[in-house]
Amino acid sequence: MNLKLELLEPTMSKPSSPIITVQQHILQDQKRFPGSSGEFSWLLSGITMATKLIQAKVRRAGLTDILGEQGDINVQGEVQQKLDVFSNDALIHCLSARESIGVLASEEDEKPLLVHKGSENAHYAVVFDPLDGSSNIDVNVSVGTTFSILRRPEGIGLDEPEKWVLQPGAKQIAAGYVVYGSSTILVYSVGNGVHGFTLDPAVGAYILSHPNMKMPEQGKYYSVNEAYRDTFPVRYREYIRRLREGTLGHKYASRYIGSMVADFHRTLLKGGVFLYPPTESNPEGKLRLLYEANPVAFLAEQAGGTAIDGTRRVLDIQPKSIHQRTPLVVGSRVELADFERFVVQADSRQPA
Ligand code: AHM
Ligand code: MG
Repeated sequence: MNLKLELLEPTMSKPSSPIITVQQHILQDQKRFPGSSGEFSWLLSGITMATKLIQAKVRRAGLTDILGEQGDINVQGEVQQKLDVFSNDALIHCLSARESIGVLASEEDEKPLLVHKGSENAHYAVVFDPLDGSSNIDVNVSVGTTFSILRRPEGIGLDEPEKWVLQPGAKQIAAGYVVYGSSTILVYSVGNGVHGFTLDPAVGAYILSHPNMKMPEQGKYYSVNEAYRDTFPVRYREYIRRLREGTLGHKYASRYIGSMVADFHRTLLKGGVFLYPPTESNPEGKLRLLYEANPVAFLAEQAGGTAIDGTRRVLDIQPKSIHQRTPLVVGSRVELADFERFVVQADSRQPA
């Protein structure tokens, strides 16, 4: 055997395209801004680090004593799951180390948290839902983390942390989510397209797998909790009937996971429409504007889709409170154009 020759000809084939990690991608993107300090990539690395910790815990959920409820009631009046608490702590821990962040606001905390009190360098706020869809944890169904990054408004100090985050979604400078599904995927945008990175568990790195994602113009599925259908406003019911009956060219099937982040991820990849309308028990809708609707609305628009609250563009809504709820209709151009024609314009002529 010619050992020397074998050593000179390694068996590993060359990758067909370069491997790009999320950190490399962010750094490359920042070259668009001459003089950029790199602090924004340092901030985002806090999110990637925290979500790796969360995914590791989610993956081991059945093996550890982590399943089940913590017992505390969170600000939404819901029983907190242990993984909710872990995920919240992981994000706060990882993001608190970033000097550029002044304010953190979480679904799990009633008030925004001030970090680096007094630091002149603090000029970003991060708003997040640490573990979206947490009722799915105990049954091995996908859950996720959503996040939104805002810049400190001009003239607002550290003594007014609420004002850092009470900004319309159009002011987000970056937003994204991570789905802990059959694989772990990070999807984010800094306003320059939408990019997806799949976590390679062997090396612990998010690798670019879905560059420049575009939502299909039209899809096959609608996604809504049909159990509440009788309590939706009448035009929503009619709209869903149109989808089922094939008015838009084909008869739609339905898919509903009950984790917004996973339902949105499917809608981003496959097209269609996701709705959480006003219902009898949640007349304002159930989803939270700042850390659920705004990030997905930002991503949807960046990918060529649309997001409205039933009447208005989600990104134009001026929030009044941190945990404010909103109805949400988000998806492909064709389905949303039909919603606007059939529901929004009809309602403005004659309220349903
Ligand atoms: P959560 O943040 O407490 O998990 O609640 C939000 C979730 C969304 O992920 C999902 O779209 C919705 O609640 C499901 O609600 P429902 O069970 O009413 O369909
Ligand atoms: Mg949530």
